[in-house]
Amino acid sequence: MKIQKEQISDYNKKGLENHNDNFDFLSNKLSGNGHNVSDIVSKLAEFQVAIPSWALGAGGTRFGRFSFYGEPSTLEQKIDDVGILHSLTQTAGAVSLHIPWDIPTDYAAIKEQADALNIKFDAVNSNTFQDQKDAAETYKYGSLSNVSKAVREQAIQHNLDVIKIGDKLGSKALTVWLADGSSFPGQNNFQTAFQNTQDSLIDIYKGLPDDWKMLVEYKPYEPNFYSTVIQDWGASLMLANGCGDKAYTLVDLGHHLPNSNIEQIVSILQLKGKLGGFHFNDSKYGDDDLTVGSIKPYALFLIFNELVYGMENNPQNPDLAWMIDASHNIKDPLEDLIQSLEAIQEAYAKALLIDQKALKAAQLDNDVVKCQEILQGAYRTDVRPLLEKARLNKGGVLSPINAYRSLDVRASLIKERGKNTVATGL
Ligand code: AOS
Ligand code: ZN
Ligand code: ZN
Ligand code: ZN
Repeated sequence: MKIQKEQISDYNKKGLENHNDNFDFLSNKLSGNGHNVSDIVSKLAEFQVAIPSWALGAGGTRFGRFSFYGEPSTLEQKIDDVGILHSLTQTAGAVSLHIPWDIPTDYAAIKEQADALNIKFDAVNSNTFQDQKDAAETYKYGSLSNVSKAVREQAIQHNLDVIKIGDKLGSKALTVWLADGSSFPGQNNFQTAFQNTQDSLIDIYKGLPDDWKMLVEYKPYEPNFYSTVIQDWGASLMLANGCGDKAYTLVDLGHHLPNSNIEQIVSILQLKGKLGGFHFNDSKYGDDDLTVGSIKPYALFLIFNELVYGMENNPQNPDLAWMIDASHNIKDPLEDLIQSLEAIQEAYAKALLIDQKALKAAQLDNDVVKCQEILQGAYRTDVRPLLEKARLNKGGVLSPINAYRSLDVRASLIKERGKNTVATGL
């Protein structure tokens, strides 16, 4: 199913007057305070976040999986779903594939389909956390860090294959997330595991095309519960530095121990020019992968404050690969993603409202109260009319969730694909 331009303009007609009133009101207020509103709106319109192919089906837990029906079961259908998200929100102009779940059969056709929907292929993800059918070696005790050379070689080769697949689609980055680690003290020699991982990553790095990046994701626990080989940003940064200039750290919001100051991590990595990728989600306890902004929207805003600062002040840091890494099994996956996209845009818009000059001045005066007032003044602004404007300007809808529901998208997908759909993935 595809959403037609006329459906979008028909839908927007109903809310247009209301939007114009709200936008004019906010825009006057912000301009009066010295903000360049059209600049903010165009920054919002430019900001694109990749949708991971595996979030399009309802997620499961180890206790079960509940379908939402009409889920995509082929790569073509997954791209179609991203197309739906993008035509409504105009923010989801990229997809992040997972190999081997998403190996294209016809590359030209997939590229053509994505092109027509204005969707780019962002970072490709390798998978050495599951055993593949007919594979000679098992990843039960690790992949790139394994004590067995044969296992490491299989995992290295898989990553090289993923690069080749991504290259044919126009991807420019490989994301490596490892489940490697240990579940019991004494199981692993930390130094051997780390060194093996470094050596394996260097072998993969050698196969990276010149204009590619390698993104090294860290995570403190799960599925291993005593240690992970790449447990934090420090380990990731060491490994990236050990590989070279094209290797970077990837921050996933859910991959921190409770109360970690993620905004500070993000900030320092940008200073060092080493923040390459970002996975958005939210959590209460661990790697909960809940909808972005559903639990700690203020923390998300503070992170965006640092990201905006970095984008404006750290030319040494490259453009980031943004991706949503969230899914849950009690929401329609597309509605979940729409909510996440909205939360990301909202946090970004609020961060763009922070008066950086005034903040710097207050910091130099050690005016702690003023600093907080500046941040919270931006945070308390209802920026939704700016998001609406950015979407409208690009041909999207005023309210993506409402439009998704009033256009009966899920019902059409079920009609098209049936009820017994099983999405590949986690
Ligand atoms: C795992 O916890 C990580 O967040 C990964 O980024 C990702 O979710 C996994 O690679 C699934 O493909
Ligand atoms: Zn992730
Ligand atoms: Zn995760
Ligand atoms: Zn997560």
